[in-house]
Amino acid sequence: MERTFIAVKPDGVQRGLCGDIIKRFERRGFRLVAAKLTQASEERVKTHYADLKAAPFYAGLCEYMASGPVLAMVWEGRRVVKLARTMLGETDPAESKPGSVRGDLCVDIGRNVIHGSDTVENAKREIDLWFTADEMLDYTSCAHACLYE
Ligand code: D4T
Repeated sequence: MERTFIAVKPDGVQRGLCGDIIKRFERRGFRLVAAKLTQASEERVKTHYADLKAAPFYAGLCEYMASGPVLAMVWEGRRVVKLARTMLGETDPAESKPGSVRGDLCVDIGRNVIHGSDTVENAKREIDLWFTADEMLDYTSCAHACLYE
């Protein structure tokens, strides 16, 4: 089983999209491991997006991500990192297919409502950055046997 870090960004929280987004992950069959509504420090956000340090939008992105509440979550499932990225759509909503989160719910690349880890390695790094071990719950999903062969 893999885990991935998913965050509803401040625009998604303010627009009341948390329920829609959680519903998509639940219906797909992923298990919720951790969730919290939090306002991140700029320091945390800068670490989160450290690989984009050289990008022209880095400063604005970090300032924005720290400007309001974020719904931080950990979801678990088989190949969840890749499957979640497909559910999110492309970084630019204009390139995102209908049916994806960004293809359905937003229009601007700088307000693209959701973050999802892009690799298993980054998922581990991001989960450690946003959550402590005791904030993550291990329990057996009743649906497990219906979801997996
Ligand atoms: P995140 O990390 O937020 O899930 O987005 P992606 O993984 O899909 O894309 P990314 O890391 O390249 O971009 C991070 C974040 O920066 C914003 N952004 C991106 C922006 O404001 N302007 C831009 O030109 C780009 C490429 C959107 C997502």
